[in-house]
Amino acid sequence: MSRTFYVTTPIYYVNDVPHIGHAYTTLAADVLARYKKLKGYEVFFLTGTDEHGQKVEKAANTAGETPLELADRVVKRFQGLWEKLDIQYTDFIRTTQERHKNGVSHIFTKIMAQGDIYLGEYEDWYCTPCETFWTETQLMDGKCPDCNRPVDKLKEESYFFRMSKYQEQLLAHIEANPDFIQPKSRRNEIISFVKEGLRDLSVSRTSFNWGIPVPGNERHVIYVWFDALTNYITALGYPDEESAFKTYWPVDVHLIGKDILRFHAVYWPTFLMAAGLPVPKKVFAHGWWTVEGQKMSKSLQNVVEPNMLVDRYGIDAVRYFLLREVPFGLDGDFSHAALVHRINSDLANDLGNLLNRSTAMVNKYFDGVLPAPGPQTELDTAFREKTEAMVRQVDACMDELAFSKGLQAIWEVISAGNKYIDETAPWTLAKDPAKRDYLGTVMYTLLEAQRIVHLILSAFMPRTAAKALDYLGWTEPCRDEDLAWGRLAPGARIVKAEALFPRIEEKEEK
Ligand code: ME8
Repeated sequence: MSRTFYVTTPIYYVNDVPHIGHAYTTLAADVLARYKKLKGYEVFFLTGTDEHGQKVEKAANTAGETPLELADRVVKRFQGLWEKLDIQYTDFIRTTQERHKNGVSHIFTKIMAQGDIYLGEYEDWYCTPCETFWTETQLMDGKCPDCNRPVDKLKEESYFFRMSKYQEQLLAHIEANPDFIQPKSRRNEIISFVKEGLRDLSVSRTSFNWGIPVPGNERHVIYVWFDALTNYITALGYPDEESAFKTYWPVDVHLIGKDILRFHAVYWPTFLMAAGLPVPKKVFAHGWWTVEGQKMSKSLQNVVEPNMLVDRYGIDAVRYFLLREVPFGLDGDFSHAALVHRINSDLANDLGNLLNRSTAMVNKYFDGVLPAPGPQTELDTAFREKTEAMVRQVDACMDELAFSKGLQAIWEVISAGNKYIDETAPWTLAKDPAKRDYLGTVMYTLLEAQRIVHLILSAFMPRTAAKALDYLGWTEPCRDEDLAWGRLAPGARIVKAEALFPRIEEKEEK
């Protein structure tokens, strides 16, 4: 039976245009999906857009459009950006699609029929930008504790989800599954939150109507988070349980930002428990990007537009930078200077230079034909073993979603490769005909190590890796078994590489 892997991003609100924060989560999901494909998994990678709710309705009013017109326009911005960033998703869900609306109505009806959704009355403080209700005690100085904006007192008839009933079951699940919520610090926050007590949750609104109607009571629309979270199963075909839902649910990992962890680690699993469905295997909340030390915001006009970054620095440089610069799970700061520094040092100097030097030498000493490896010295064996160990290290890192650590392990091999050239001094070996076999070993070892490096890097930097593999005479598709040492066939034609990443003048960048 083939192994499957299901990864999701949040579905993004269409009242905002995409910025590097959105690109970050989607990129991480893409890298993970590509890596798992390389490892032989059947992968389902889902992204999409969250198109209902008061926030979208208000933005549409301001723009003089209907909410659907707004959504149709902004969804293209997201899809266009994903294409530009080489994001290979399996499916893109929009919450205004029929397949989604049907699934949401179905699960809502199911939970209501068993008595876990009931009609009551709501009175509380509501933060419209966050689409969240707060109790009096949760407010900070009378304002929303998440965004510090003013809140409104709302009293309305509302359907409630009996979340309180699932408190103990959720807690037991979190405690029995240490990997369920990651990173660990965030898991502890959720445990304390749940222990403080779960209240029943208002899951319908009557104050606006841009949403999915409550089945049987059309005065109410379903709460936007109930609607949105359900995308993760409606995209698979739920309520048809014989669809992709059967193959891929429960999800292997929901990748999200730390801002929406509570929705994913508390609300969503309790909805699923009530519906009698398995809960996600893992929810990973990554950190927050600021820009040149400041929070990204429209009013500060410092929103970093990924399109602009790609035009200026290239897709793969952006893909590499975002995942390398900051450990996934921690907050990070974006700056042009840091990006340029990474391009020059890691990509141009280390990665590009190693490929240039080694392919040039095979051309100089062996007319561009890869020699068979001869006898090995300790230096050769050590470099080979380091490369083999890296493959295992990266695999462990990917399981922990430690992208940056995985890239570091790859770069240790690249640096070791550059050092290996200096230590074996092929130019000296080349002068002595008796050392020809050793020279062959050095060339083979260098190129084979880079073939493995670039196979793994194809998950992170698909274009660069494809180019490099071409220079290295590797024309096969990337498969897991090809990560083993010795697959590059002697006799392969090696092309002298052009610079993979031209250096950028650092002082130009402000
Ligand atoms: O919350 N740093 O949508 P959203 C890092 N529709 N990541 C960031 C970021 C930043 N500065 N800004 C945004 C919603 N993100 C809901 C989700 S899911 C069922 C519904 C990323 O458009 C991060 O992944 O506000 C965050 O969780 C997400 O964008 C929020 O996107």
